Amino acid sequence: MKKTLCIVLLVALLLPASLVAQGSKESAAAKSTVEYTPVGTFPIVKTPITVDIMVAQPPCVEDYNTNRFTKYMEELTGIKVNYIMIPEQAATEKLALVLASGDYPDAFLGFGVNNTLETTYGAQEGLFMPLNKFYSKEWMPNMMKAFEEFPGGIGFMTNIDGNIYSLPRLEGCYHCSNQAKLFVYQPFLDKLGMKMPTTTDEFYQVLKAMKEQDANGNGKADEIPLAGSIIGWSDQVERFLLNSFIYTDLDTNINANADDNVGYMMNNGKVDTAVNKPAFREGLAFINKLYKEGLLYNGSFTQDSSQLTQLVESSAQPVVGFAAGGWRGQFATIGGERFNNFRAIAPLKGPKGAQYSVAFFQNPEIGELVLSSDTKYAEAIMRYFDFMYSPEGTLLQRNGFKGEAWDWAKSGQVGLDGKPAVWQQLKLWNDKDPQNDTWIQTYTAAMTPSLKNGLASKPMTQDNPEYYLPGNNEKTLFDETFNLYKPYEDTSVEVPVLKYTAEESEKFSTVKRELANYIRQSAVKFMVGSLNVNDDKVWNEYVANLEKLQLKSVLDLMNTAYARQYK
Ligand SMILES: [Ca+2]
Repeated sequence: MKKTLCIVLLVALLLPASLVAQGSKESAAAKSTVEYTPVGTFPIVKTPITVDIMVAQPPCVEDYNTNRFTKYMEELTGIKVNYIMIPEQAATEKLALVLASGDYPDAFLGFGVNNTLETTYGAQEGLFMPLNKFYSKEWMPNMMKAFEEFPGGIGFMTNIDGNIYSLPRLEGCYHCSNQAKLFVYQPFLDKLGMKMPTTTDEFYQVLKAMKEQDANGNGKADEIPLAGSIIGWSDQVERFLLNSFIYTDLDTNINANADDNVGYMMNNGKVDTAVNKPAFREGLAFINKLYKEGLLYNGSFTQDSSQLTQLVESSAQPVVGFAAGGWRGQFATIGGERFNNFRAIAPLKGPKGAQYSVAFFQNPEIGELVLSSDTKYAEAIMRYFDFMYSPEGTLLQRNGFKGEAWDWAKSGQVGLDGKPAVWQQLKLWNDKDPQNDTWIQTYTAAMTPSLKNGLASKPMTQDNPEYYLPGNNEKTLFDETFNLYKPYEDTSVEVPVLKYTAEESEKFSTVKRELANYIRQSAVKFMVGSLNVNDDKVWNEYVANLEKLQLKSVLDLMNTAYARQYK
């Protein structure tokens, strides 16, 4: 298999560029004959046209030119695409070769052209066409509608020169969008006769009761009311708890990215930070109190997820009351008694009313379709691909044909979100075996949260004994997120992904890293008490150090980048 791929790759690379691009020259000559129908109608052209698109070919698609979905698109739109197939492993290399050759196809599909390459080939060399005009409801109504479910998505697509050079792949992980979750071992609450806490005060009372009233009933004071880990997928207790005081997107793991999850937040349209605010200090003080009183496991700021799982699982009797994590599998053995009995809890209301779910933006995948700047068929190609961002276009491209692989939902069917289902799956999605019906791996499509959650599913409620079992995991993840976390999400306070010029990156990368390290380490020290959070002198010195480490310059830089992309 590997050998065959190598040969294919070699042939593709040796193919003269002139041969590859022949089609586009013919097409260019035929320009005068193109007559378009009104935008939003099909076919797109009154007389058929042919365009050349180079496509990165995954092993699961036999031939893009004879593929049934490709044929469907041709019949629908009147646009014949001559797909020039490049094995996906060779795509990036081939892109560079073709762009250096001077002979280009009309477009490149599925090359996943990253931000750096968009800057090089788009902003600097002008080889990619700016697509700003097409990012409008007039031109691409389906894509623009899908973007409504990806907050900040269009800004994310925007290059530092203000242009947008590509069409995206849109697919969001719904439950990941509020991944800073906390779970409680329900049998402990039942034993103590206590309700799910809803405020930080109630939470404190439950922790104390777990510790002092033998929640596991073995006669020993062996309970660990609250535990997390510092290395793991949102296993940090503070990621959940600080948000009862101020909106805080902070990952205290020292190895986390220096740009994201460093406590930055939007404040009245400006990039700001939580980490120098009095409310942040109050949050740290609350956690420090839990730590000092032995309610919070003292290994929480040094251990990783597997050690946390050992803590939850290894004792004969359950000991851990609350555990932090992106889902139950972060701290419990999937399908085990403990896994099956942990329940997600909603963000707690803090003493001053703060109650947030951290928003984790599900960003588009950039660079899935780029146009050569000299193509004569930009309008046709954009309209052709816009169809694929509709629910129907996405399902046809990804799953297969209506009535065979999927269908619209029947009345009475219920989606993952408990609302009337949008669609039902008739055949399991499979990207392992080569086939020629669909494209399977979508490039230009929108599996939006509403479409994903609109998949018909077996209705099951929480009183069903199977509800919390692994087989129902997708539904459990959805319900927890939808019912407990979404109501407390405010996407306007989360800082979207920011892009920097090469000069800015060079100037600030060390500064940002040092600042992030200081913020993360200081937060941990305040929580465990090696820095006294209740001592004004210590706190003021910390705030002064943030300034010394150029917090203001970093915020100014972020605001410059924000204005460039999102205003
Ligand atoms: Ca006990």
